[in-house]
Amino acid sequence: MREVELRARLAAQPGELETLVAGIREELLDRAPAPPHWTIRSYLHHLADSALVWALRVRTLAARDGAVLPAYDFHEWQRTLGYQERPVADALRTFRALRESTLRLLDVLPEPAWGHSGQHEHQGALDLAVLLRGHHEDAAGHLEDIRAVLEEVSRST
Ligand code: NI
Repeated sequence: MREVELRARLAAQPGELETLVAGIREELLDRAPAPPHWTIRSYLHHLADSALVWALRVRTLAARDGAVLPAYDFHEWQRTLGYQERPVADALRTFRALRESTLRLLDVLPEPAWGHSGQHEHQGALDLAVLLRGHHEDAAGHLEDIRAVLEEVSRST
C-alpha cells in the first residue's frame, strides 16, 4: 500500500469504528463471546491504548534516530486497566484524537525523520512507515474482531 493511501486509511478508521459501534445496546458491549475473543468494550479500550502507544512511538522515533521503543503486554493491559468498567465513549474519543493529532504531525514532519530507524524491544529495527502499517493492520484486525463478536452476541439475545 502506498504511503498516501495508508495515511488516508488511518484517517478513515475512527469513522469506521464509530459507525460500527453506533447504537449497540450497552449490554451487548459486555456480553462475553467465545474465546479467544474479548468483549466489544475491551476491544474499544485496547484500540484506544494501542493508538496511545503508537502515538508515543511515532513521536519518539520522529524526534530521534536510534530511539528505543518499549513493548507493552496488551493482554496484561486488558486484564489490569479497567477495560471492563470504563465508558466506551472515552475510548472512541481517545482513538480519534490520537489518530488525528498524529496524522497532522506526520504532515509537517521534516523529511529526514522518515529515514530514522528505531529499536523495538521485540520486533527489532523499524522505521515510521513500519509503525504506520503495523498500527493500521492491528486496528483493521480489531474492526473485524468487533464485527465477529457483534454478530455472535447478537445471535444469542
Ligand atoms: Ni491489537
